[in-house]
Amino acid sequence: MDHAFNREIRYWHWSLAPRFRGGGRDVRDSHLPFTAAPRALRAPVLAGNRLVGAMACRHGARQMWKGSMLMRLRQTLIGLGGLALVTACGEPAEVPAADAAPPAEAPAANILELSAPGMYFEGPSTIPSGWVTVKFGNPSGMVHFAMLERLPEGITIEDQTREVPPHFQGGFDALAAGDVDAAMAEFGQLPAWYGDMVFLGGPGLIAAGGTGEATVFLEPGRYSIECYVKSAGVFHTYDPGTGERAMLHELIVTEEDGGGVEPEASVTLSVDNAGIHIAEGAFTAGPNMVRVNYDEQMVHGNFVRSDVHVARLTPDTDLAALDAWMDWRAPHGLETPAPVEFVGGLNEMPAGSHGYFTLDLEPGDYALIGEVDGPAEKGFFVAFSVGGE
Ligand SMILES: [Cu+2]
Repeated sequence: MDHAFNREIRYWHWSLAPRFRGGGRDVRDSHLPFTAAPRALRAPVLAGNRLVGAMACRHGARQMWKGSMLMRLRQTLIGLGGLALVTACGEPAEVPAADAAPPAEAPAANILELSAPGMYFEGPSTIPSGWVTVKFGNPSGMVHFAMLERLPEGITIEDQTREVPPHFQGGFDALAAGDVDAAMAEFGQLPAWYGDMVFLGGPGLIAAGGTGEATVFLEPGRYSIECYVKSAGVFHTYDPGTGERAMLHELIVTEEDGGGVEPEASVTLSVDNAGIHIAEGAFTAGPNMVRVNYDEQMVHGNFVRSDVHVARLTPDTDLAALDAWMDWRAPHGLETPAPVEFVGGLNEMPAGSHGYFTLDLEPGDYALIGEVDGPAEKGFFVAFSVGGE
């Protein structure tokens, strides 16, 4: 029962809550306190500290989660439930162990060239498995990222596009209107399989005109790549009815071994529920290979899990504005343009897993920052400087 609830928590992943707008129902304008729904929902979300265990729970009462979710969410929303208890199922996540031995061969790369020329991705739809390096170019005029998500067995990106966003949208529109019953009915129509999605990194926020590179281990399977930055209040993931997928891009990872080799890090970060930490090494001017160990994982008040992005700071940077921007719930939060230049990062991954991203740094001031609610207060803001030689 409890790992069913863990799946519920992942329903709050906002990559698939495409927008907050429409016909005067923009939550930012709504009379429903915009903060009310998220705050009310925070209890189940915070109960997700054991989320990672759930990620491994692919068996069990798949069809039972929905009723459990609705019951618990309702309890929380009406203030009767309090914090729900969550027990991890204790199975290993379907990601490589942190200490998986890298091949001893000379470095090789299995490269996926990906571009975002606009509010869409361009790139291959297949890639051999193993360590995959996503080289992400962003020639658009917008901030984007590229998150990798493994779809459950038998589920296609068409399924994802068709079955999930409409219900998230409808549900949250209803919450924004203060109609909890209607929201529950809408969430009740979400497909059971969504709880089996696994989020596996990919390049973090990249400024317009920039490039990013991330390396993660991908098992064979069906994946999607997505960006849920907003433009004018609309998440990039949202398909506005054109029949296009917006920023959802299918990727099939084949059985063939791509021969990619795990990178060697020059800097290692650890991410736990207390924030982002520089665990080993130091940033330097020029190229840096950054390893991120996701030692713990949790779902934050803005319904997303811990991740790492890198912002370049200048004397003009408004740190308060940056802090607020990282929370999509804020007015213009996670909406392009950003108040800073983002130069790299690695999207969320399950606890116990790790990935890499590159940074090519000029001398100056930077910050590691998480796309979470109130990153500075939660330890997800770490400033650092790189000196000139
Ligand atoms: Cu985008």
